This record gives sequence, C-alpha cells and structure tokens, in this order.
Amino acid sequence: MRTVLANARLLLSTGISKEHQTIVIEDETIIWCGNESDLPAEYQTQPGYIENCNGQLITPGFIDCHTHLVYAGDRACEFRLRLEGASYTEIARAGGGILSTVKQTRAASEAQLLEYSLPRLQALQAEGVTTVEIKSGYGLDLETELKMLRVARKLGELCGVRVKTTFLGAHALPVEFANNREAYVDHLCREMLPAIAESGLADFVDVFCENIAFTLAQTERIFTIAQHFKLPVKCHAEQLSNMGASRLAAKKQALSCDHLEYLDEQGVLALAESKTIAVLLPGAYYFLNETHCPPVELLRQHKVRIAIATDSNPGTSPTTSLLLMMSMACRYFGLTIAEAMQAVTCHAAAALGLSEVTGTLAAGMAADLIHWKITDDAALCYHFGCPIEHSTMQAGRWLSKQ
Ligand code: DI6
Ligand code: FE
Repeated sequence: MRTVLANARLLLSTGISKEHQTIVIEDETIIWCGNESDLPAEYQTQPGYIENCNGQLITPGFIDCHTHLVYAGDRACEFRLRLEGASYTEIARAGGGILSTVKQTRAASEAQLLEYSLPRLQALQAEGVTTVEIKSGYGLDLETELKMLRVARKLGELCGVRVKTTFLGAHALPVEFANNREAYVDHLCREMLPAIAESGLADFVDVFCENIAFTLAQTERIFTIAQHFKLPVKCHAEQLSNMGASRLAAKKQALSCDHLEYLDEQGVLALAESKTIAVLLPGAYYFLNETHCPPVELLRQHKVRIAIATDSNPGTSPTTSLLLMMSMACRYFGLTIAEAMQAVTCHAAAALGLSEVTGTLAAGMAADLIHWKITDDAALCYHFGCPIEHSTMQAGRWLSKQ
C-alpha cells in the first residue's frame, strides 16, 4: 500500500519548514522524501494514492520524551495547599507529594491503573503524539514498579502509540525505608534493578537526583548498575537546586538530562561535550511557580540539543498537552519556533535513542507524521490551550483523518 503526500510544507530537521515537498510512504515506512520536482517517475504512476496537501505543514509525529502518566489518584488538594503558601518541598518532606501518589498507585489493581492512565495517553495522541516515554516511580517496590511498566506497555499496544518505558525506582524514598536512604539504594541495586532488567519491561533507567531525593553518589551507583544490565540512563537533574547531576549524566553518556532549571555553565559545558539531550519541562516550571529559568542562551551557544516534554504527572505537571508546552517553552524559556519544533521531534527522538526510527521525515524512517491544517509553523506555538486541526499518521496509517 503506497501513499504519496504531495504539495506539502515539510518540517526539516533544522526545525524550519520547506514548501513544495513530497513524501512517499509504503506500508509503515517513508520510502522517499524531497522536492516535488525531484519525485521519481515510478511514484507518479498511481494517482489514486496521491493526496494534495494544499501547501499545508507536515511534521514528524510528535514525541513526548518525559512523562509519568501511569498513576492513580490526583493531588489537587496539594495544589490548594501550595496556593495557600506551602511549598512543594515542604509537602514532600511531610510525607505528601510523590509518596501520596505511591500509596494510591500501590492500592490500584493493574486494570484500574490502566483505566486511569488510558485517557492521558489518548489526550497526548489526540494532539499528534506518536511516541511517548513513560516512567515508573510511583511503586517504589518491585511488584508495583513492574505493574506500572506492564501498564505502560499495554497502553502503547491499546493506543497504537510507540511507548518507551523507564524504570524510576529512585524517585522518592518509600515509607518502608524511611530514614534509611542507603538501605533503599542497596535494595534497588541488588534486588530491584536485576529483576527489572530480567523482566525486559524497562528500556531505560532514571534517577531523581535532588536534595529531597537521591544524592550524586547514589545516582552514580544506580547508573553503574543500570549500565551493567545494558540499560541506558536518564536523569532528573538540577530541577530544584544545582547538584552537579548533569555533569555526572554527561560522563555516564546519559540519553538525556531533564528539568535543568538550576543548570550552571559547567553543566552546560559537560552536556556540550556529550551527546546527552537537555530536556526542558515548562509544565513543571509553571506549576511550581518557579522563577529560575534553565540557561537556554548558554545551551544554545554551546549547541546542546534541547527537547521539550510534558512531564505529565500528578504533582508538578498535571497536563497532557505537548503543544501547550511548546508555547510555554517559547514564552518562558525564550525558545524560537524552530527550536520548539526540533524539541518535540528530532531532539526528543534522540532523548529516547530513536534517532534512526522516528522524529525526522526522511526515507527509511517510520511513517509517523502529522498533517496540520495550517501553513505557518509558528501557529503551533502561537495558539495555546486550543486544538489545532490536524490528521495523524502512525506507522503508515491515518488515525484521525480530518
Ligand atoms: N520531578 C518532578 O517534577 C516529578 N518527578 C520528579 O522527579 C514530580 C512527581 C510528583 O510530584 O509526583
Ligand atoms: Fe519528571
């Protein structure tokens, strides 16, 4: 089955779009892509499959490279407390925060967890997201962590979205190990990680390196064990303070360092020397009423590749709109339109080790793309909080033909 999308404006990997382009898709794959005038004769012979895009924009399917969308319950009550003056850190230290979601996630059956999480993935998908990373980290015991990872994989199958899973056992200290962080890290390294690796349910390992979570030394230990099991690492780094986690992550060849509000120049330089992607999460910045911006100008100067993700989670970013995150990244962090476009396509793919699979429109890549009913790419970041008409193709099939 062949489809030719003609007269399109295509988003290139520079983040800039180009008019008069054609894409040829066969089955699940892009087999040709380029200037209309260069279209090989063999692809012009089946007019039945040719679709005129009327000069409208086609981007790669969007990639949300950092979410915690599998969880039970919500934390609206904490938002109320925070508006009345309590801080995120205070709530966490008092046993609320992540631990309150852990309690509810442990109590939920696998079927319930799937039911609660499904609408969140569907909402991302409805905006054109074709690849999503989903973290565990609300179990903090082996059984619940595995349950979360199974649900994440199942969600991908149900929705037909490409899902990459991340084990985030080092998200918070579970109550069973209260006041004994080292013992939990021991348990995580000796018992949990080997079992997670054995299960094959996690593609990556992540650590929340922060003064309310895990130290730099603990992070390094976990990364070393993860790599022993051939699991690439990612890091929640410099979100609330500068811990030097980005330097460690760069040294460990992490796929990405995420958050980065308190990243300093040394950290930027370390990232610049690595292939590690800087993932910015404007939803958490907004929702925590943070005022310290990630050092975007430095990242830009040193050519560190930037991605944007939703961080979809009940505590610091209860959102399912990647488009809204793009708009916020432009306004709050000063990204250009081209940077925002790369941030949810090719750079987000790199943050998931998928550069050869998706995130760019080129021959050999998966036919994951979005036909937007607009002609100016800036419109994607200009509108905020409103739907933008589009059709999504995942693996060569239109999902929502509009
Ligand atoms: N940083 C965050 O913003 C989320 N996790 C993390 O390490 C918050 C998760 C939550 O509050 O439930
Ligand atoms: Fe996160």
